[in-house]
Formats: sequence, C-alpha cells, structure tokens
Amino acid sequence: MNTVEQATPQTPGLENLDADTAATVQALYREGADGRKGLFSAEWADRLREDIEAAYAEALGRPGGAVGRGTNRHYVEIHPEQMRGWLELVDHPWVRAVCHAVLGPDYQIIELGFDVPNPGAKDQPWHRDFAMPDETKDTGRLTSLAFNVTAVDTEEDMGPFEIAPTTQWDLPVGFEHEMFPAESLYPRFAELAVRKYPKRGDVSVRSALTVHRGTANTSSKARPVLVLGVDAPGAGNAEHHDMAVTHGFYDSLPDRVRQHLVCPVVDRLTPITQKHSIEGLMMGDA
Ligand SMILES: O=C(O)CCC(=O)C(=O)O
Repeated sequence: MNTVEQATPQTPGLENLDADTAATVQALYREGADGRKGLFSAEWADRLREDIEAAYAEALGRPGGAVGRGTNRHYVEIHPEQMRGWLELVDHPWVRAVCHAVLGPDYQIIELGFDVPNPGAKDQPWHRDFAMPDETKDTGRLTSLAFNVTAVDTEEDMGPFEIAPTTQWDLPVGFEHEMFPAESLYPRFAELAVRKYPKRGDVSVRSALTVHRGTANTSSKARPVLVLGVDAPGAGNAEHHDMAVTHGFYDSLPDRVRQHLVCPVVDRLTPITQKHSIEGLMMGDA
C-alpha cells in the first residue's frame, strides 16, 4: 500500500465521558467513522423517507433545487421543518454527547440535506466533502462531523456508501481542490475500503474528511440518505449552507437545542437554491 503523510491526531480527553460516547470519539479519531444500530425505529425511518421523497420531488421541480453529484445522483439541502424527526435526531443523547465531546459545548448545527443515488448511479470519485482545515492539519483536531441516516435498508446492489478508515488524517498531497485524491492513490483507498449496509433506524457519524464515495447503484431502487452537518465554532462550514427555521419552530424547541442553532430565524421559509459546488464540477451533473 502507498504510504502517505498524515496529520497527527490529538484525541480529546475521554475521562469525563460515558463509555459509549468515549468509544465513538475514539473511533472518529482512529477510523474516522462510527455508527449505532437501531437508534430509531423502522417507522421513524419510513417517515424520513416520505419527507425526503416530498422534498426531492419539490426540489427537482424548480431550477437549482437539486444539485448533481454524478450520473443519476443528487444532493438537496433542506430546512429542519421539512423533516418530522429532526428534533428527535439532534436531541438524541448519543448525537448530543458525541457533538459535545468532539466539537465542544458550543457546537453548531449547520446543515441538513440528503443524497439520493438513484438506479443507474455510478461509482463516485473518492473524495472529501471539503478541504482539510488548517486547524486539523496543525493540531490534529476534528472541527466538524457529518451524521448520516439511511431512509431505506441498504442492499448490496443499491450502491452502498464506501469509506476508507484512517484517511481523515491524510494530508491532501495530490488531491485536486484538496478534496479529490489523484487516481494513483485509489489502490490505497480500495485496500482500506469498507462498505456500509445501514438499515432503517441506524445512524452513523463520520468526519467528512475521511475519504469516501457512493458506489454504483445497479438495483431498481433509490438509496436516499440524510446528512446532518455539525461544526465546532469557527470551523467555517455554515457559510456554505442556507438552512433556516421559522419563529414558531424555533420557539417550540428546547433551549438545549436552540443554543446550537446559528441559522436565521425567519417568518417564512424560502426553498433552498443549491450552491454550485466543486463536487458538482468534479462528479458531473446528475
Ligand atoms: O452515496 C452516499 O451515501 C454519499 C454520497 C456522497 O458522498 C456525495 O455525494 O458527496
């Protein structure tokens, strides 16, 4: 396997954490991802799928509603109120504890969206969701997390998500836009790669720096998956997102959730127009 230069991880102190949270923090710093089976019920995930399908149909019906992530594949950013289970997700004790432990007490919920690899979607290029921040390079600390929640039971032919553990620390040498590793590095990712087969109700968390890709969907079914993005203060990802909440929704939230929202609180939600992204450029339009 090619050897690569890596940043030196500085795992946060684990002494005040319960065993479950400590295990996830260690996994995030070691492998770059972790997950929990059955955090929610299959019915909860079915409601998520219904909400994703409604938001997807709405987004496809207007210019800029959905952004291409390669053949037959889209990403759509939505508002929390477009998903019935958002509060249960962000308020789940494991989600809160992991965010607090990795990103600090003032972590910020900055992104909600979903990927839909449809039938015919191809292997994506291996990638990161954004460039490695200087803080991670220099201090070995993770400054953001992405939670993924599948809306369907994943089967082999549905183009499972594939991730290359430990690559969150790879310095981006030979990475285009600091996000897309050169093809000469692919054998290393292929050797490390793990395919994930989450079922309805499962939740995973990863560093978006851990190199990953969606694989080819040769089935006749879509594999929609929710993405919840959370930052440490100053990580700088919020400016790439347009999430908002209404006053009524904001007022209905417990304080412990409100304090992690940095998005605008508005009278009326505006459908999100997706920003043109480097991923779209590199993966091609859907
Ligand atoms: O297929 C997936 O689950 C993830 C897709 C992905 O990483 C992306 O579109 O950036």
